Amino acid sequence: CAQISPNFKKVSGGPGSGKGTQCPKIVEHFGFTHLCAGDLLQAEIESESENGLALSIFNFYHITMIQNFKKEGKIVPSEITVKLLQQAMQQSDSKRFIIDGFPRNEENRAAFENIVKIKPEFVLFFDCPEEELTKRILNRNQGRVDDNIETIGKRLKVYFESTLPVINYYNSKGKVQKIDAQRSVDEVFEDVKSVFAKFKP
Ligand code: UP5
Repeated sequence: CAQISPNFKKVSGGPGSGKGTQCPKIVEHFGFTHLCAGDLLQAEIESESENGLALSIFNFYHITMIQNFKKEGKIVPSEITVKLLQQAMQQSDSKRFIIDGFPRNEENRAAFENIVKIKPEFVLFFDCPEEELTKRILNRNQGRVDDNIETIGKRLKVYFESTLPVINYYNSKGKVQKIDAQRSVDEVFEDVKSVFAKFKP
């Protein structure tokens, strides 16, 4: 596996909590490389789809499965997501990563730690009430297959049942930096900056 410095953080929070909004700001201010598990999965769908008719049955099955998991708000199996994250790290010149939206469940966490063998320095947790998450996702209006009221309900259920326990696990290890995400983007980012300042080497 790639030589990866321990300078590695995770960003977690419910769907719509602002992970994808805050991460580019973190990149801009602190120079981390942003790896969003959801974007890597989407890129996998798009790159394999580009092969068009040349798609093998295996690849067809692979992308259809990822698409269906996303549409249903379910968590894609760890072997796929961990492989994509690991590849992205190995192909990057950077040694400072911010991993966004992963791990989503205990199996993801264990698989990543077993395979990549690194642990986050801290986990930024964007805490936001369910009603606000729903409102933000419904207002996003960017044509995502999972941004509809039915799938949002499923994504929230998965978040509360599977992702929150992982955040609680990290909290029990003293790694969670909780941020009130129900404020303006700039206010949230002020808190993000304070967290990074605390952990400055
Ligand atoms: N917004 C942001 N911040 C705001 C603020 N402070 N005040 C007001 N509005 C704010 O923001 C969402 C919307 O809210 C935007 O319109 C934004 O302008 C506004 P965003 O920053 O996009 O929030 P984010 O938390 O990134 O929401 P997203 O919906 O992207 O999170 P998800 O975690 O659900 O999405 P992701 O792409 O990571 O995953 C999608 C699916 O992929 C999952 O459901 C799952 O099926 C699959 N997946 C896996 O299986 N495994 C993985 O490891 C990752 C994904």
